This record gives sequence, C-alpha cells and structure tokens, in this order.
Amino acid sequence: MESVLEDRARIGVPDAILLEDYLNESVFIDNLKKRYQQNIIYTYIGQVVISVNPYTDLGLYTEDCLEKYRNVNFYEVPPHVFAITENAYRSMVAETTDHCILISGESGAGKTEASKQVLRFLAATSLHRREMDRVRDRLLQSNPLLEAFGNAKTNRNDNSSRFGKYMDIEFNFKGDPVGGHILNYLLEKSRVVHQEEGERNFHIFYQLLAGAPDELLEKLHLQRDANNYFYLKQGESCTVDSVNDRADFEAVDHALDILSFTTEEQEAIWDVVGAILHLGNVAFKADDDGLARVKDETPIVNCSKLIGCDKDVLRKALTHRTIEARGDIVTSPLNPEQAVYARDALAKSVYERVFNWLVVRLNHSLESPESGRKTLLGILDIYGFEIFDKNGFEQFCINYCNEKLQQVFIELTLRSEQEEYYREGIEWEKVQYFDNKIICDLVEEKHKGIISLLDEECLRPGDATDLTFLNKMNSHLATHNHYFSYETSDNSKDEFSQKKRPVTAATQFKNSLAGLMTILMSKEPSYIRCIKPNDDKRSYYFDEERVSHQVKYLGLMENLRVRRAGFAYRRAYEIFLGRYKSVCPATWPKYNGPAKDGVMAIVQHLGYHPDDYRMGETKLFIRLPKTLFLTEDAFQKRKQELATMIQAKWKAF
Ligand code: AOV
Ligand code: MG
Repeated sequence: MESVLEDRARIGVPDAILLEDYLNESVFIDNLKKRYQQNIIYTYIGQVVISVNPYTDLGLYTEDCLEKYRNVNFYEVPPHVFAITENAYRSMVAETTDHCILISGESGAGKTEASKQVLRFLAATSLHRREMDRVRDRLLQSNPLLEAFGNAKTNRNDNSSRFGKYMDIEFNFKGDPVGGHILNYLLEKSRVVHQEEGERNFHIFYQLLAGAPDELLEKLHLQRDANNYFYLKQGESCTVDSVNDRADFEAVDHALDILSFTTEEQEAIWDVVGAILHLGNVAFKADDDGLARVKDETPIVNCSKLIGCDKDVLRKALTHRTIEARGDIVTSPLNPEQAVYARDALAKSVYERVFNWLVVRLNHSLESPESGRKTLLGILDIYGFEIFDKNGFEQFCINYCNEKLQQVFIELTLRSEQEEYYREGIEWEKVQYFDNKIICDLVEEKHKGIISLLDEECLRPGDATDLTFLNKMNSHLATHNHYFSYETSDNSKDEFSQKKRPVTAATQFKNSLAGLMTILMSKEPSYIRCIKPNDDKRSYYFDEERVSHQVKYLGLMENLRVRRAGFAYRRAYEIFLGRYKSVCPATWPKYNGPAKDGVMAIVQHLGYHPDDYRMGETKLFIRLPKTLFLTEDAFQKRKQELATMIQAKWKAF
C-alpha cells in the first residue's frame, strides 16, 4: 500500500476516477501533467483513454509492448491505446458484436498516430499468423497511401489529415482479420490550388518530385524543384524538417504494389498528379477586349499530354464558359480572373476524383475473400477542430464534424452509463452537462439551420450573393446564443457557383455525416481522447492553460463526474470473488456457493459502509476508490500472512 501511495505522488493515478478531489479541474490536470513528465502519456477515465501527445518517440509501440497487451484484462496493465483495442477486440469476439473506436481531439493532438497503432494492433491479431499476412499487409499499407493523398503540412500539424476517415476491419468468427472497408469524408480540396503561408499542398505532389526516378519525371515533363510549381509554392515551405518526401515516395510506391495496383493504374495516378501541377502553371493575361489569353503554351501542352486531351480543347475549356440554356449550348469567353477560377475548379475536381477513386480501388484490394458472417471493428479518425484567422467553408465542415462526434460521445457515454445502472437495478442520480446539440442544431436544423439557409440562397434564382446569405443569417440567427456574425466573402464561392445543382456540398456533407452517425450508433464504442500539450509541436512541454481549454471543451470533467456520480468501480461478481476470496473466512479456502453471495460475505467481513457499495444483478458497484484500496490493502496483507504461514510450515517440516 505504501508503494501505491508513493507511486501516486510521483506518477499520479492511472485512472482519474481514483482522484479523491475529482470535481477539481486543476487536480485532474495536475495528474495528467505528473504522468506526462514521467513519459506516461495515457490516463483513463473509466474506459475512456486520454492521450497527451508526447511529440517524441517514447518507445511505446514496440513489438514487445504490443505482445504485453494481448490477452490481458483491461485493468491488469497500464493505460494504453493497445489496452482499449484489446478490450474492444475481445468483447467483439466473445459477444459477436460490432465495435468502434472513436478518436477525437483538435488538430495535432495525435488522433492519426493513435489510429495507426490501433490498426497495427488489430491487423496483427491473428491465431493463424502466416495465412493472414496478406490481409495484414494490405490493411497496413492503406495508411501511407491515403496519407500521401489526403494529408498535408498545416501550421498546426506537419502531417495534418485533410479528410475524414472511417475504417472497418472485418473479422471472421475465429477472430482473424479478413478484410477492411474505408469510408472517406469531404477532402479539403481547396488546398490543391491554394495554401496559406507556412502550409503545403497534399504530400503526394512533393513526394513525387522528390522521390520519382529521373525517367518518370522526364516522362511527366516535371522538374525536381517544387518551387517551379505555382500550386506547390504558395505557402513558401516546400520542404518540411520532419518530413522526408523521398522516403515517403518509396513507401507509397511500395504500398501501391502491395495493394496490387496494376502498372497502368500506377502510371495513370502519376499522370494525373503531374497534370495538376502543369495546370497550376497555366497563367492568363487579358487581350485588348479584356478577355483571357493563355500566357505560355508549355504548361497547357504538358497538361493535355498527360490527361490525354487535345491542347486546343483544354485551352478553350479554360478560357470559355459553356452553359446550356433551354436546350441551346452557349459558349462565352472569360476574363483572366474567371479563367483562373475555371482552372482551379478543374484542378480541385480532378484531384478529388483521383482521391475518391483511390478509396474505391483500395476497398477493392481490402475486400475479404471469405464469405460468412463477419464482425466489425471500426476506427474513426477525422480532421481535428481548427480555427484560422480566416476560416473557409471547409473549416466550417471540419468543425461541424467535430461537434457531431462530440455529440456521439455525450450521448453514448451518458446513455451507456445510465443503461448499466438501469440493467443492474441501481438507483442513479443525473449529472448536469453541456449538451452541444444546440450547436449541431444551429448548423443542421431543417429550415432554420445555417446549412438550410445556405441551401436556400444557393438554389434561389436571381441575385443571391455572399452578402445576401450573410444578411439572411444575421436576420434569422441574431437571437441565437451561439451565433456570431462573420465574414462571408470568398468563403462559399464553390457553393454559389453551383446554383443549378439540387444538392449543395454542405447538404451532401450533412447527409454523409448523418450516415456516419448511424453507423457509429449501431456499434459498441470505445474512446480515445487526444490532447495537444502545446502549440509549438514541442516535446516535454505541458502547457497547462492549453490543456485546460481542451479538458473543458472535450467535456472531460463532466465525463469524470458522470462516472463518479454513481459508482467509480464495478466488478463482475466472479472476478471480484476470484481476486479477494482469501480475505474472508467464509470464502476461503473453499467456496462453492453463488458468486454474489460470496461477494456479499466478503463485503460484510470487511465492514463496507452500506452507502459505499451496491449489489447489482451481476456486478458489485463501489462508490469510492478508497473502498477498493481498502480491499486491495486487506488482500495484500492477507497474501503476506499466507506467505509467512507457508514459510513457517516449510521451516517446521
Ligand atoms: P491529429 O491527427 O490529431 O491532427 P497526428 O496524429 O497527426 O495529429 O499527430 C501530430 C504529430 O504529433 C505526429 O506527426 C507526431 O509527430 C506527433 N505524435 C502524435 N502522437 C504521438 C505519439 N503517440 N507518440 C509520438 N509522437 C506523436 V489533424 O489530422 O491535424 O486533426 O487534422
Ligand atoms: Mg490526423
């Protein structure tokens, strides 16, 4: 017990539920900090893992470590993402239920790294290692490929996910991984044509230039230096210290092979990536009538070669607008500004299509050859919450997505807690918490929410502009507590240009999120809540204020309170009895009765106060950790006694 107390002073408690002063946020944060300073980045709130980004390799994911977490009980090992994964996996196999692991946290907090470790743990889960190698390799190789095309350096994260990803791993009845399926959500395609200072385009462009063999670059008419390409250099940071584009290109190349992309498919990918770079270099000037003329033919020629289209057709497409009016096709010339807009729209849409095609193709590679019922374990890794000086339509979607995920967390953690008390016949006292449903409604509510107002403006014939949309929001939402007016210029150009389309990008995104929510709600969730310790990507630096902010908006104190309001610890009777039977004469050395009665005997023998525990249908509920400590203490003392007794017997013998 003494050593337990010493440990607590030095490395804090592994589960925040064990904190005496659990209402106090600074005690909670202090515990995280203590652990962080000892290189312990994981802490639980019950079954929720909190992870604080160490920004350095702490050797937490070695093969040895991976093995240590296999086939063990959740509470027998220190907190880890492997522990929660093993836990989810085991109940999935035992109960044949679908599970999901939801990873949240702001940009740079460590979601993607966590998701990779979860996938690694699961992919290597197999009783029949060898025959599963192929599946494992493919599952793992999907990561470098999608990251190359969907991640980029931002000012918050050198490897920021610019798309949302939900991946199901499929298991057969034996518990072997047999396949997978990926759903992707809204790629931030504006990045293809524009990057803020200090940011980059998607990794793949830089990887291709840095890593492709000379012959390939020649074939694509590309030069090695990324600074030659307008689409790559706007952020003025073509190279990143923490990123090795050359090595990453090799990794992508390898992944394409493992995932059995054909040579033709691979060539087609590089052609399109190269074509986009040439397209970005197409510049326009105004002729005497103010109409767009291409400045230099070379990029047009190169681009058209790579996409297999006539250069004259491409030139005309970029400098003219074609619309269909009452059955007639009308072509009219564009001015230079409009031509740039057309060029960028083409680049974005081509890139988005390549990305979507990659996901389709990947899913084909991950398809399970086995028929028969499969259980699923899903991993959700989205783009984290972010605020920039200027936030576009895509930031709006990213942050809305994060609000939806928080909503799932609130609903399911509270609901599952309540359900357990109900199932076990335990009285339950409700805890107040901030329900962000009000924020989600502000965005998505029918007829009243921001997306509905946007749709109305987009689809309204006539004079809808950014400004009319802003005025509309201001007048409809002025009284909403969580609405602040903001600038709309440039933000939603994409949407306004699509007046004729029945479904806007925003509504599409809303619908796809609704679909995701349905998927998540149908599964047993586990949570990894990632925290970013500072804004400088710095290792060994824990900025309490930054952490406090995240603890607040992630609702961690409320989570802890809910968990504690009822009963901090619960144990199935069999498990409790198995561990503590030696402390009570009625259950030691032999006990054959029902587990519940045995536990009752132990509890009475130890003199639990009636307020400190409840006997549920299948579990013992303990209100405060100190009761559990007391029990553990008695157990350790008893163990010591038994050991001494045995020694004495041996001596006598
Ligand atoms: P994110 O996924 O949460 O951000 P990442 O998982 O990409 O954040 O983490 C950002 C960086 O932090 C990584 O590139 C690593 O350098 C470092 N890092 C994160 N977790 C760990 C860890 N467990 N151990 C060591 N280093 C780590 V975003 O995708 O931007 O929302 O959109
Ligand atoms: Mg990420």
